[in-house]
Order: sequence, then C-alpha cells, then structure tokens
Amino acid sequence: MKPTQQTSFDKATFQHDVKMHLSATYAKTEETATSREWYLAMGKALAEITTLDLLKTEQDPKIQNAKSVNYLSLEFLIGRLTGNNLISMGLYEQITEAMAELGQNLTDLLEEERDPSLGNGGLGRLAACFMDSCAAQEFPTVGYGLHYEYGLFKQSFEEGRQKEAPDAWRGVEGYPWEVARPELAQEIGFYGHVDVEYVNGKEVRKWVPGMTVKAMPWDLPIVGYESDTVYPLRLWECQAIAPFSLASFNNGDYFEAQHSLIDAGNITKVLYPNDNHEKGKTLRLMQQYFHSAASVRDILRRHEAAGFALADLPKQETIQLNDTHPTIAIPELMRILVDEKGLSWDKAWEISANTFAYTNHTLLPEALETWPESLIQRLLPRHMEIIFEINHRFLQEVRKMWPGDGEKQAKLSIIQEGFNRMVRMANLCVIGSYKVNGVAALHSQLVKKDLFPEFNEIFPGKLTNVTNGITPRRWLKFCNPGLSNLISEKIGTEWPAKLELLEGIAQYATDAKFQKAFMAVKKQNKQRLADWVQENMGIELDTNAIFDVQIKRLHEYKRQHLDLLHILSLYHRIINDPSFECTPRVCFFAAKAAPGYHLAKEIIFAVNKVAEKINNDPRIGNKLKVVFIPDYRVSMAEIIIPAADVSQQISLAGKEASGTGNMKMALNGALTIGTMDGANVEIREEVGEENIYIFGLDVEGVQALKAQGYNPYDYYHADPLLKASLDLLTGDEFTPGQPGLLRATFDSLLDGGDPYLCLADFASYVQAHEEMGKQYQDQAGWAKKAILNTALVGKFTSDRSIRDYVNNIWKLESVKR
Ligand code: KOT
Repeated sequence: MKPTQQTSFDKATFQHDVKMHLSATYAKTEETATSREWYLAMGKALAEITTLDLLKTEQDPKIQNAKSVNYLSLEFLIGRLTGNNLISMGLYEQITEAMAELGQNLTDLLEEERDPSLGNGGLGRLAACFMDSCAAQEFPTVGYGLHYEYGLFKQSFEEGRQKEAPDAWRGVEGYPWEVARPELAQEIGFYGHVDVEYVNGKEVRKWVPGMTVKAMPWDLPIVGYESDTVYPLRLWECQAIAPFSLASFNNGDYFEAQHSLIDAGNITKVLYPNDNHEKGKTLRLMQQYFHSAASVRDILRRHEAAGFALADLPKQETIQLNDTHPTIAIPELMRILVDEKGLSWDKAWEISANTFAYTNHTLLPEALETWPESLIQRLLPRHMEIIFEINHRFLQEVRKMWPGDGEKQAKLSIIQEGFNRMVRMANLCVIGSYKVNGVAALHSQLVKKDLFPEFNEIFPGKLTNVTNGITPRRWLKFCNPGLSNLISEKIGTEWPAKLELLEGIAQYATDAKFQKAFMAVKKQNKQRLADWVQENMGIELDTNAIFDVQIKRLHEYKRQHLDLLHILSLYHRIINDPSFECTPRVCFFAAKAAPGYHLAKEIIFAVNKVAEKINNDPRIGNKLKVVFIPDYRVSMAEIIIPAADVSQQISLAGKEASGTGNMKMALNGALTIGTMDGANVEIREEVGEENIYIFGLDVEGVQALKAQGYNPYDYYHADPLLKASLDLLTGDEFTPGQPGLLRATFDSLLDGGDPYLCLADFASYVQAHEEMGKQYQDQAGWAKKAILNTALVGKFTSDRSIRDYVNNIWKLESVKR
C-alpha cells in the first residue's frame, strides 16, 4: 500500500485544530457548539490537510512537466465530501475515534453536511466519478466548473405536487472544504465590438468588450484514494470588478453602483435545472462563456508558467469537453492564439484542434444545443467571426469530399440556415476536436450511424467509445460498509482500487453460508432505508418485500410512467382477481422534474396520488406499497442503492445514452429489469442473461415499429390488462371526488401518441416482472444471481473508463507523488 495520511496522522494535533476552529472560526465553545458546528470545525481541520496536499501536488515539478487533462464541465454533482475524503485519506477509523473522544459521533456529524448539488443528474455525477478516478490513479487532472450560489433546487411535495425551493448549499457559514484562490482570478468580457487595425500590412482584429466581470476560483480538493495526491476541482464564481463604478458611488448613487455587483453575481447565481434539454436562455450562454474563458485562461497560465511554448499545448494539455456546454472554449482559444498571441490561423487551428476532445451524452434532439447567431453576435462578436471562419474552412473540405452536394453542406455546416440562423454547437465540437466519444457501446454506435454519419466519413477514426463507469469508493465502500466488509473477508481489501478482483466472489455465489451473509447485509440495508421512510414519510414497510427501485431524473424517455402502469396493473389484479398471487413488493421512486417540464410534473403527481391510495387500501395490505422519496440527491442515493433488490432501467431502446444508476445498483447486488439500451447491454454481457431481466423492443424493433406507423390505441384495445390499468387514470379512483386529475399522463400515452412506446413494451414488461417475482420466492436462487451481479460488474469502475480515456484519447502518464 502507498504511504498515506494514515501514517502521519497525529490525533492530538487534529483535536486541537478542531477546537481551534470551533472557537476561532465559528465562535463556539465545546459546551455551546451544535452538531453542525462540530461538523464544520472538523471539516475545516481536515481541509487544512488536503489543501496543503493540493498545493504540494500543484507545485510538484513532476506534475507541472507532465501532460494533464482539463475536464471542463458546467456540472459536477460531487455529493458530500467529508465521508468520502476520510475514506480516501485512510482516516475514517482514526477520525471516528478522535471525534468520539471529543464527545461527538462521526456518523451524526457526517449527516450535518449539505450535498453540494452542482449538477442535474448523470452527466454531472459522471464528472464527479471521473475526478475521483483520475486522482485515485494519479493522472494529472484539473476539473473546471462553476461555483453556483444555488445548486439544483430542493424538491418537496405539496398535495402530491412538486414544489421547488432554492438550494443554498454553502449555508451561511460557507463550505468547509473549499478554498478561494484570489491570486488566480481572471477578468472576463462580454458584449462590445471588434476593432480592426493594420500592423505591417496585416489585419489584426481585437475584441473590445463592453462589460467585464471577475472570475474568482474556489478549489475543492479531490483526494486520491489511498494516496497523497490531491487535484483541484476549480469552480469559478462571478463577481463584479471592484471598485464598482466609483463615480456613481461618490455621487451618492449607492444603489446605482450596486447594480454592477448584482448583475455580475447573476451569472453564477443558479444552476439551470434542465437535464437532457436545452432552453436557450441568454444567461445560460453567459455562464458557458464565463466558464470556458476563465478555464482556458487558467490552462494557458499554467502552461506558460511551466515554461512551455504555445505550440506544445497539445503535448502538455488536453481539454475534455463534457458535452457541448463548454464548446465556446474552442473559439475562445482560437481568439487568444490568433488575436492576442499573434499566431497564424493555421498554426492556431493546429494547436486548438489537437487539444480539444468532446464527449457526447445524448442523442435526444431537444438536448442538442443550438444558439441564435444573433445572440452570439451580440454577446461575443469576435467569437462569432471566428466560428464563421472555422465553418468556411470546414465547408471547403466538405465540398472536396462531396462536390456539388448542397444537402451535405447544409447538414454539416455549423450554421443552421433559416429565418433565425442558429449555431450548432455539436458540429463545432466535432470539427474542433481531435476525438469524439459516446458513453456506452450502443450509444457510440448510434452516434456514428445516426447522429454524425457524415462526420464519421470525413474524419475516419475520430468517433469512438468510452463506456461510462462509477467510482467504487463512494458507490460501494463508503455507501455499503456491510457488503464491503463481507467482500473484503473473502478477497482482501484491494478491490476498491482494482474492481476486477470482485470476480473472486463469484465462486461463493452458490455457497449457502455466503448467500445467507449476503442476503443478511441486504436486509440490514433495506431496514436502514425502511427506517428512513418511516421517520421521514410515516410509511411502514416490510423488508421481506422486494425493494424495487427506479431513481433518476424524471423524463418521458426514462418511462417512469411505464413503471406506474405496471403498478396499476398489480393494483387492478390484486383487487379484481382473487386467484392472483404476487410477491409482496415496495416500489420506490425518486426523481426531480425540471420546473418547466409540465408532463414530468404531472407524472410525479400521478405516482404520488396512486401511492397514497395503495398504501392505505386494506385490500392491498402489504402486497404492494409505493414510495416516492422526495428531494433525490447523492446522499439519498447512498441510502437507497445498497437497499435495492431490483433496479429499473426501462428507457426506450436508443434513448438512454448509458445510464450509471444501472451500474451502481448492480454493483450493490440488485437485479436489473431493463431494456436493451445504453450500458444495460454491456451489463447483460458481463453478468450473463440469466442474471438480468431484459424485456421490450430493441433499437431495431423500435425503428421498425415507428416505420410501420405506431398507434398506441392498437395496444390499448388489444390488451385488457393494459386497458384496465390505463383506465384507472381517467376516473377518481386515486383522486376521490375529483375525476380526471390524472388525465395528463393518460392522454400523453394515447392521444399524445405515446412517443416513447410505453404501450408497446407493456406486456413484455409485465411478464419480466412476473418471472422476477417468482424468482424472489427462491431466496437461494435469488442470492446467487445477486452475488453474481456484484461479482461481475468490475468493468464498470470509473477507473477503467479513465484508463480508456488515457490510453485512447488523452495519451498521458500517471505521476506518482
Ligand atoms: C444534458 C443536457 C444536454 C445534453 C446532455 C445532457 C445530459 C445527458 N445530461 N445527463 N446526461 C446523461 O449523461 C450520463 C453520463 O454520460 C448518461 O449515463 C445518461 O444516459 C445521460 O442521459
């Protein structure tokens, strides 16, 4: 094992530091401090250790001279840091003891931390897992994101309807793990015009911004697992440049002077709550440019400080774009190289196009970003010129490849023609990057075949796959200590860093003693979740029931309403068919809907209303319960995932790029019921088809059905169980005295055309559930399958994803400290 903090930890010093922070930072004595203040003081004391290691890593010449990856993402859904960092630092036990001696219970203190919810869902969480894996394997990395004042909204339910509240994740006291780096602040411009000068007969164009703000970086420590390596997650906060309009201040117009402050603060005020959907708001583009510009400048600053020539940028740095959200970094780098550094266009392009790489996370048309040309022109006039130039040169290549083919040109052009001309960010990304990857094998195939077939021809070899992964430190070792200990007893303690080793427990899949122990851990985890539900929602659950879980953003393509239809079918059969037997189950949902996504909110309402009725209906008893857990977030996932028996991954085939919740639950011993979509396909390959329940149409089946003309009424009329289930939504069964309240969901599935083919997949979904329910009655058989799921999903460690990026895209070396 590598030397870690563990070896140099001094308990007395640490305890002294905690007490010092309690009094000096939080103005409390040991007697008056609350749990929250103890947590804050402990966090500060720990952060002192990691900040020191962050600076040492940053200043290590080996790191400065090595090639680094810069991960640019508008979202990093990191979750609470304290527990995870303690595990990485190897200090969990020592700190438990140190705090106990101060009269504090570590588990309780960890509960005081608010989740930094600086992301919406899969894309942001992936960025967080990737940071963890880069640090664990010591691949030099800087994560660049935004320091939102408010993270993803807090969700509550009022009469079953979603309500949103702001998420002030830093509290009034600030977040103990973050440290401001004012010496690294940048100035970022917006608006203005382009000046043209002639120097030695050469045209020099220069952007003169009309407004300037300050980008203040805050570093969060990303601690390498069992190593002293700490990389920064650098989050930019927008501030006004001080002194703000001194003139108007002195004129006594205090409020006028405050204006610039308020406007500047707006840019990083709040995370946009859209997942897999782009709304095209000006402030969002400002966020994107602010993030890109500050990050690119910081990268160049580091590069130049280490003494490297600009021409060597691709040798020293790679910039990974997490979807198209930071695409404007491409014209920004070009602008700096050409306008500020005086490089020729060709030289600048060679540097830029060999520095950027782009990850695509979605095929959904509504999520593919386009921005009005007029908006970019106004906000970033020089960038628009550069985009035109990139496009002009690229279209020459297109004409060479497909002479006279106007259609191809129109399709591949960065500019989408029309009354309002739009800039297609994905096209700019593909043209301006040296590699483009999808996030699961199936998704990457579809990227090549359906999304960018012509780009795949014109740039052979550029499009590739890196299957997503999850960090086993947070998603097994930390969140499921029971299972972790059981695994370590059998195969030792190296598995969190080498997840392939889990295969070593496959040999115990049929060992009755191990099966019992495995199921006992699952039972404990189910009890922990049941206790949470009892305490927070007042619903009593039986842990002998199947815990069936669908947790993810609410989106039609993810088909939470198909899950609801199945629940309605169970309700219908339990009540109407005395001979119907089913294994008792608890159906868990957790999901936030984008505040402007009407149907998604209606689906939440429908599930809540159905749950209310079912949970209180004596005819149903313990056979079926439905629990919609409010305010889904990373810390909630850490309780739900270890307790799952069944993992629902039921998106329409071809729509879910990868999914990562599927990996987390399989790793924690849940059996997947899922479609042939995203990474489900690869999970099936790993665990074997007898250990997963696959149902529904595959991508070809979907395409064929759509081509033939899909009519949901055909299914509605042909299948009495489906009809009965759907019809339950039209009356007042779940909304007594108020018929029709759940119509929106019903309508979307019939008159609305059922765009995600729920009705087509219903029968095979019900059948898969039946088989699974029967299997659960055979606990030994179930345990075998569950153990094999845990044992065989080692591929999905994000360490492997990162090694794929390193070997196939980033081409960099690990640097041991
Ligand atoms: C959001 C806005 C625009 C474009 C894409 C997104 C997006 C995609 N947000 N989350 N995703 C998910 O990314 C995950 C990580 O790759 C995938 O596992 C998941 O399938 C995507 O839906």
